[in-house]
Amino acid sequence: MADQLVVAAVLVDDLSAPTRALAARRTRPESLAGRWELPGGKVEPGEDPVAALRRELREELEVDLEVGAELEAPGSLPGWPLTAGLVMRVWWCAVASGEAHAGEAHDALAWVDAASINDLAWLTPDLPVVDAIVARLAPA
Ligand code: 9L3
Ligand code: MG
Repeated sequence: MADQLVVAAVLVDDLSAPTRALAARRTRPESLAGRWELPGGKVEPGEDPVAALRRELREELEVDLEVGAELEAPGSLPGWPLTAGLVMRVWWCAVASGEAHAGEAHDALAWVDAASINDLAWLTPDLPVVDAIVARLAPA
């Protein structure tokens, strides 16, 4: 069976010169609760991945997105591997309208810069993505 696609946003303060990115602390499932992630979720059958990204961020954080470039996975991978059977694609994004609020999926949000992003307990599969983000954030 094909991998289930998950989409996530690197929500930044400024798409052309990002200094801070938004991290969100999960509330569920219990095994992932308390760990930080890039917000997002599963693409539904037949759904366009970027449309899914917009839907997920509206549902989870009540924001409308400006979607920028994809944060490409290394090598020829189709995305960032999560656990078996799940692969994640990630886009640089900015808030087009609204203000990010934690809903049911998260209990804390944090805008983190390159100096503080690694202080958070990230989900393990998000760590390589965080490394790629740090390499592209300008000093705050
Ligand atoms: N996941 C990992 N890192 C992320 C996201 C958004 C999701 N940045 C994993 C956690 C779940 C699965 O993908 O196992 C589906 O995510 P969700 O729909 O529960 O948010
Ligand atoms: Mg989610």
